[in-house]
Amino acid sequence: MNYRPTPEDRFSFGLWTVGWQGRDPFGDATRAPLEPAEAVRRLAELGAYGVTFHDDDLIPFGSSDADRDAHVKRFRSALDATGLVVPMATTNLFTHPVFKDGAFTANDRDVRRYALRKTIRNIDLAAELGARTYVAWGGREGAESGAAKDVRAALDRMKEAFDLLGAYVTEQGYDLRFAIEPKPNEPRGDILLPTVGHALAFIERLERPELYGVNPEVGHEQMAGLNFPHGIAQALWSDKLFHIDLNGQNGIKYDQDLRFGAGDLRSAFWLVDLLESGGYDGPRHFDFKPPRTEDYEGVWASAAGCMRNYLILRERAAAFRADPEVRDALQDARLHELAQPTAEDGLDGLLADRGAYEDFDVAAAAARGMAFERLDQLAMDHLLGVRG
Ligand code: XLS
Ligand code: MN
Ligand code: MN
Repeated sequence: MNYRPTPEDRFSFGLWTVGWQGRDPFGDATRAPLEPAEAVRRLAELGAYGVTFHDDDLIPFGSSDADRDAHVKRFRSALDATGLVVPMATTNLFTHPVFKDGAFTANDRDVRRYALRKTIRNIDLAAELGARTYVAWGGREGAESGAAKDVRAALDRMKEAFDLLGAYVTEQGYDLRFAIEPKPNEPRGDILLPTVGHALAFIERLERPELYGVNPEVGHEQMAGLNFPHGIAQALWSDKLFHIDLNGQNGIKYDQDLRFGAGDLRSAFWLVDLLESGGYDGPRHFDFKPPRTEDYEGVWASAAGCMRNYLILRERAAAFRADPEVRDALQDARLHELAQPTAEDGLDGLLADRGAYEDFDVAAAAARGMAFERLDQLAMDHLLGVRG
């Protein structure tokens, strides 16, 4: 297997990923700016199928209308020349100082209205470029101190913002759905809608819940110490996995944005296994940052590595599922029983069944081993490439 990506694999990258210049809180940029059109060409050469952007990645903040048109035109011709598509777009509501206290939930009402107009303007461009998903990451929707933010009022404003945006895309007839991206902290001390679970609960309070799903990012859930594949499984179970941000993270620390597969490799294996078997047919989108140690050669090696690792893990997960010994081990671990309803005989049947309680041999059931370790070691062997 050559692990060479093709457009059928549906790999996409944000302009801000390969275009990250390496500026961090402690140091200046280590790389020169990257032209969006050049990013498109290089990503196409590497085998990606899509490219995504924040408004300001494509059109520098404050550009005149004429400059804006010229930037969009150059981007469009690069898309036409390479065949790359734009599956998703999003808004930068965090870089400019005007958003220092957030956007949709800023205490300052003028800022909230401006944030909505900035978002709507880019939604028009997203629809024009054929995007089907609009990501909303609440980068600065949060606080560092207690009294500074009335969280219930802020959630009212967040709901108001999403309801207005939902009304807008509906009125315009755009074929566009929103994907809310959770993150627990950074750049704010604490961010609203910090995890997949919080976002899923919030969506149900919106006027048109069907228009909204989630865009979970590997590292963001892991920053909160959570099991990422479990969060993805719940999003799939809720029919809310609209998009995904793939990258790598080593445990609970700052948002590392390592290339996919770096960081928690076992978790990455289970994630790919789940995405490939769980009915997710959206883009495999990489939101990573090539470390600031790298020059552009290193940037492209890092981007290629994201896709290569996904393809290797996809192959390993498929081999794991196809292995007859794994099938036996799954049987021993009683996965098929978990898939059965607990009381298909209904409440009456359950209450009348003496075998369920009065005659149930609790001691024997307690003594039964679950055989999970053999199963997990088989997965480990496949992941490490020493089997099949
Ligand atoms: C930052 C987020 C951001 C979103 C898009 O941590 O991951 O890059 O994906 O605004
Ligand atoms: Mn991140
Ligand atoms: Mn992200």
